[in-house]
Amino acid sequence: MTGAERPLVIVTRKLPEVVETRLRELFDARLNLDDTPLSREQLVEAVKTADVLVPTVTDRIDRSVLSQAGPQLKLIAQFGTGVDNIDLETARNRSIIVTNTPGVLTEDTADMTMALILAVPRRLAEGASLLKSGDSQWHGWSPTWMLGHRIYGKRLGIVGMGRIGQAVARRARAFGLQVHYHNRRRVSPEVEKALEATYWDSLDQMLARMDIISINCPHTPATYHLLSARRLALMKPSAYIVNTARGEVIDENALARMIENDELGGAGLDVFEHEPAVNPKLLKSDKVVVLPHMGSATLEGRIDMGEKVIINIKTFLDGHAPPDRVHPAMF
Ligand code: 8YV
Repeated sequence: MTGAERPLVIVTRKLPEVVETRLRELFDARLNLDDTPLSREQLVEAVKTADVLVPTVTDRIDRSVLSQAGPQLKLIAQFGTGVDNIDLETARNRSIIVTNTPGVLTEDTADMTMALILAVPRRLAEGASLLKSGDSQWHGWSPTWMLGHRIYGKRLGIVGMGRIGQAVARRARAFGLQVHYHNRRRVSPEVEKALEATYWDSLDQMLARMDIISINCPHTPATYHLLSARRLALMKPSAYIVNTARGEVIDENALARMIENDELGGAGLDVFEHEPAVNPKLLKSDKVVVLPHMGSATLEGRIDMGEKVIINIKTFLDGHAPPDRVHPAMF
């Protein structure tokens, strides 16, 4: 970027109208109006030319892409909270700042988590699709038909007690669930008290005692397959597992096998290990509710995310530290 030229900001996916309009006002914004995901070659081209790249979870910005970045690329302003699609180490080594959009999708994602916590034990999707399928298997109310299981009074184990985990805990308490959690670090006594949450240092021990498990931790090298086949087998055969975080945190094949063999009560999944592919065994089972990565999909949330992206870019271009740096020490 030279002199009076406006910085080139390449956005990889279609964003809400108001966000795109503002991006155009502020920058030389190259938008993706038809929303076709960028190919690998197009991503490489983007990092070679952009001053700022705005990617999403669907763009794999790995070492080989980043190593071809031009010297003008100084900021990757991710549209999203998770940054597991970006090779952070290579970005840091090349002095490329990475920012994300934390906080603004917490409540929406927690709502969707709660929706799945309710939907799976109460067979919500099964009941709804049964009526809509038209081949009426419904002959009227019956005392023993479509029985699910009560969630009130049951034990919920939250894996990852960050912003979203805590927002799930707040909702869960209102539904009469007992809140338990495992986290890298124990949260403060004040937070624990407010959420009436019981901390488990051992994930294995927590898994064995819970009725419902909710995954709310980020996907990092340390959490890849955290719910391995061995750990999944520790869960009670009647227990449910809900994942609105990242598919990679659960060994999806192991989970699918257990569902097929009736070794688990069920699963509510908004995310998958190899998106957009979903293990067919999971799709087939009535015990599994699947959603296409919709946890934060509200118009309000997407506009707030866009606003965060703009603040991060603008602050950086004005010579200040962008607020949502993934490596806070970098600026
Ligand atoms: C986003 C998400 O929609 O922000 C995240 O980490 O998982 C999603 O809810 C997506 O990542 C946008 O990049």
